Amino acid sequence: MTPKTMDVASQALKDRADKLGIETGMDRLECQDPQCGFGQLGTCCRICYMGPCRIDPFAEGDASRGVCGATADVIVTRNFLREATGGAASHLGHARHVALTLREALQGNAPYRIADPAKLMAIATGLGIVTEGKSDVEIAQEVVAKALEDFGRQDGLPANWVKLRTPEKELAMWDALGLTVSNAHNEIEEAMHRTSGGNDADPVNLLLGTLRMGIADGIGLSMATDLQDIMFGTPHVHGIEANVGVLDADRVNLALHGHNPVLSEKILEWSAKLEGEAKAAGAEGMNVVGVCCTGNELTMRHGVPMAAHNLQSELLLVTGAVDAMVTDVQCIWPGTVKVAECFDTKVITTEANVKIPGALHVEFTAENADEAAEKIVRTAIQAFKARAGKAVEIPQVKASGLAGFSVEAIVEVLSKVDPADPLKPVIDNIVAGNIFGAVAFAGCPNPKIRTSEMTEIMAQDLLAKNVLIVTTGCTAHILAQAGMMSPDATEKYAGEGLKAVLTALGGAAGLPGPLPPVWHMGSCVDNSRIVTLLGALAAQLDVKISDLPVAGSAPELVQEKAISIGAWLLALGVTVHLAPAPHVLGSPVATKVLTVDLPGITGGRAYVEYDPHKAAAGLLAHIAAKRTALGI
Ligand code: BF8
Repeated sequence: MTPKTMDVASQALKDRADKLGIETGMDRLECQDPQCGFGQLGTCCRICYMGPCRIDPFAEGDASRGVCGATADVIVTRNFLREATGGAASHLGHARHVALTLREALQGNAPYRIADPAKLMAIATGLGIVTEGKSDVEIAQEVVAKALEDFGRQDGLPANWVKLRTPEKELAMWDALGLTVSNAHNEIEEAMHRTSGGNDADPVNLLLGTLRMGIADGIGLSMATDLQDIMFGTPHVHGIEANVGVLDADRVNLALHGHNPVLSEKILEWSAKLEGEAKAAGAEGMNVVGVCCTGNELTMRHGVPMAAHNLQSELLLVTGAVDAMVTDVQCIWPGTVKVAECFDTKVITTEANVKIPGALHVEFTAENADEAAEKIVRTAIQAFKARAGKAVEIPQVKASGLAGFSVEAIVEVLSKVDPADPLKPVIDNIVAGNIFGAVAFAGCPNPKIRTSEMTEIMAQDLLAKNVLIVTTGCTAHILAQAGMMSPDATEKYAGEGLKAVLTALGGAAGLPGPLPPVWHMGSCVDNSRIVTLLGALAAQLDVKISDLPVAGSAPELVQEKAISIGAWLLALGVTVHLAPAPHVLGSPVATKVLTVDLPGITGGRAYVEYDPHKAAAGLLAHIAAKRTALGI
């Protein structure tokens, strides 16, 4: 039994799991205790078959080097670059998948369309495409060609999406540092090559490689966001609900889990089409809910309820009320299938490269999207029939709030105050100190940290000091569940200055109350939206991103993707708080470069702190220093 320190809904479901003898991630974490110290420090090398070699950073003498002579610094920085490569490969794979789907759609081979011609035009113009006299389809075809060029060019020129989404000053800085990324796939090849046995043994060079990988990751993040907005629409602000209480025992509960809206948008469409079949099966209708980043994508564009963050993906199934959990790529726990087996729940995998034994596999491609989506929704309806009349337990816990804060939506709201210069009200209030600064919360829920409410407590401390919070990924689920995306949260948590600004903005936007103090900006790929916003603010002030009174935080990081996103932010000059510590502490060089030297290189800095109050205080001190340097 785990201690009763989780949030109410998670605890209720954990109790039910214990009662039913169902194992979850929290149990498995306990079984793993104590975890491997070498792994945590990053000093285990499995790259070649003379090993594995493990370096005890406190030992002296013979065991201080691997068989080949690699030091802890070399082993750690090689492993760290490989972690970032795993993350970037995920995001780049996602982006390329979207680009190829759009290409098929434009050729009439896939049932998708251009949903946002205005975004298409903005991206095309940014890419330098001549749009005059061309149809939307022709323009989109050129945008796709530019996207695919970033995976194949051999001319060494900066990638199209690097040029499109990187502010001039940062682009010049990367150029001077030799960090300009040209071909995203080539970066992955280079990284795997240089980290294989007997290659790069310079820890600083390897760390620069990690920054490069972060920049490559930024291509994936921004491209995915941009092309998804073109295909599915750019989000606008609207109401949402969050937490497992969004399940409805009387409806067909279809939980969409994973990352790529190419799948989830289709399922949503077919759920609406097959509503009648759901009713004919005895349900009151369909109930599509979102998990993890697919949940964020769907809530940002359509207000689909956010049912669960990653750590709740098994617990959601413990309700017994989920008829089908449909997955695509990334962050899908194999453990979900074991839980689903205890009920009538179907876990459905859809990607050829992400299969789980025990799950139902329905292959989903751009070409067969309609057929596959129809089959998946019908499978969920059949599962509902099997579930009808059986006991379920849905904790009646949910919070409401607002989501949909794309950069375009933010500018739209701010335009109501100053149509000629939308960012001016924000900048004026930053200068006046009403907004002390901003922090971006991103990343995952980590079972090692979740019980300390790291994310919520940090957010509360920062809001009280007039720091505006923007968020993506699973931290967005956590903060939504905590009620921090509601207008009421402004009254409850924001300091006086921030409260006044958000109230004025809410009034100008025609909302009945203030804007919330935490702005939901999307999924993990949508960290690109945050970077676009930072770039716009920096450009208006004519400073570098590293000069802004802002910071990032992955308060409960889990995935390699958080490492690659963090590397992008570090390359851009952002100070990034991380907990738990990345696997680098076994290397004195890596630790020093990331925490001490980097501010003098890109302006960014890694900052590790496990205590939520201290972490918030550290970020406040950082913001205060940036304000002082700006003379405000
Ligand atoms: O890409 S926040 S657990 S769902 S890695 Fe995964 Fe982490 Fe959730 Fe989204 Ni991001």
